[in-house]
Amino acid sequence: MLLEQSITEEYQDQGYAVLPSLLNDTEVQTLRNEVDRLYEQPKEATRHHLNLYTSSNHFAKLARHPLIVEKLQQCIGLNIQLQHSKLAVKPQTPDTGAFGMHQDFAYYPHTNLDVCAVFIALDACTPENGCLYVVPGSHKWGLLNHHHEGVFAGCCMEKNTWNKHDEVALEMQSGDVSIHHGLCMHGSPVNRSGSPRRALVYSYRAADAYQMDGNIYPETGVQISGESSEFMRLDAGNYRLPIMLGSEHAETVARHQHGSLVD
Ligand SMILES: O=C(O)CCC(=O)C(=O)O
Repeated sequence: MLLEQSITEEYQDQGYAVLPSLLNDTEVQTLRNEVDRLYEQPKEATRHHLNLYTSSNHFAKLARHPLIVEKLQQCIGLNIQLQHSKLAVKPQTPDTGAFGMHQDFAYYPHTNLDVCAVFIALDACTPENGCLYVVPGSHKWGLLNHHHEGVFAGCCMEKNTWNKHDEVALEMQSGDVSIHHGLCMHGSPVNRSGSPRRALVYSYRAADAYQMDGNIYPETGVQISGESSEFMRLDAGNYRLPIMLGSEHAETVARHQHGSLVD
């Protein structure tokens, strides 16, 4: 994939695209230094530290990196907002840090499907250290069940929909970036390497995609390119709202639509 090529077709057909060498060595080193300055290494679970955008100017600047924005515009249009940003570090403790296969849209359903996530590798990502795996074409399946016994499980519960050999490893060098659609089935296995795997994840949406449920962060809705929209664009679909225990439900378009007599 050459940088100057459009990824629109690949994104629409496969639900993801990998962009080699999007960041240069200096940019990667600056971001690694920020990560190491601000965060402790996790011990066992993959740590997703949220609100990167507000925690450092370097991370805020990265949200609008011109090469990333250019590729985002090819996928979700010219008017783009941030949904959230996070650090995604796999622990160095061997055989820990698996993250189950899921569709991001299950966490934060929106009124339309122009929602995607950008994964930025700060270390080489390999099957050994728990790189992302994706199921090509899964973004066309609609939203699958991520609930167990009525509670949001964080991973897809319809595992018979695909086979292990359908999962494709996104091997990346540091500085490579991948973009995946909000319905692309993906996850990452344990880290067997003995070294941490550092990455950043920025989630974006089209400005006319309104969030129906899930967490809203301080940075949710920050305008990244183009303009905000007075119009709410709706895609037809049947989207289960995530019932997350211990999590405050946000004031989204799908919540709090009852009168004072209803519990
Ligand atoms: O950190 C990882 O390896 C998984 C990240 C992920 O799948 C996500 O944030 O949706």
